Amino acid sequence: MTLSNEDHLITHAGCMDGAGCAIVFLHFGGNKDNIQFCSPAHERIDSKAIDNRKRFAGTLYLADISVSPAAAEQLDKVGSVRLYDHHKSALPLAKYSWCHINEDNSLCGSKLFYQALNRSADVSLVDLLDAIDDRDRWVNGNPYSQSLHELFSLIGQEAFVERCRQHPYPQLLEHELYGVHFETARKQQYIEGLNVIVRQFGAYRIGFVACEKRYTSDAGHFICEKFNLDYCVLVNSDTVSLRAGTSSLLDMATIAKRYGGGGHKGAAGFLLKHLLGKSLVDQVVESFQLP
Ligand SMILES: [Mn+2]
Repeated sequence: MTLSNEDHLITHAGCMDGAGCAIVFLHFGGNKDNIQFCSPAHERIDSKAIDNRKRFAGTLYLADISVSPAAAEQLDKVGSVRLYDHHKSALPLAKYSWCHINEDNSLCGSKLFYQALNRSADVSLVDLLDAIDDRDRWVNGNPYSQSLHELFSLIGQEAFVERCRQHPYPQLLEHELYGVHFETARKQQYIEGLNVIVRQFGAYRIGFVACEKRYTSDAGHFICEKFNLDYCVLVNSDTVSLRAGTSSLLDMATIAKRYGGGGHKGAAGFLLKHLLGKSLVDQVVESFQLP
């Protein structure tokens, strides 16, 4: 299948699976200028998607990300939208024929999107997407997924997309391995130095920590193990991420939904302003006093 110059993609910002969706879009002829990376918060995606339908004639693809049920209702009337997601919080959208929700979370967003666009048994992205899928769904059985993710956090989403357009393989090149070696060491040092506050809430042991966004998943996993937590709450300047401990029975997506967010059972998030009632900067401005 070949995409048209009028087609657009909105996908998950700051996530290797979102980068995978952009790689798939470009692979099938999509225009680089028509890609938007967006935080997975409904209020941000909804306005981008509705605005896109007012301005452009082609098809709008939403991948590894979802709109709210209210926005889906609106988009359903407008048409020319295709949505591919595997987040638990997207399940209410499964009733629409244009929404393809992988209900059992057996495929990441970029694999779903690849399968949907691939009409000619193309296999050129299979190895790359396998590694992305392995990391995104926290399977951790692929030999390249961890180092590929280290490269992603080192160079950032847009450079990662460019790199995979040039070299669509999960194996790192020699110069990449060199950079990743230092990134891995820096990340580990950062994670081990984090100041974790552990609190008991009823039957649950919960950790709280301020953490750089790009280290959220690795830090969450490390902290849950180290402090034997049910889950960990990781805060950065505008979002709150939740990561469940390996043996936790709690559902992070349900907790995130209370604050207007969403995600998976083991990993979810929401905007910090929904917890504070205002943005972090507004909170600081209000509390600030001259010494
Ligand atoms: Mn994903």
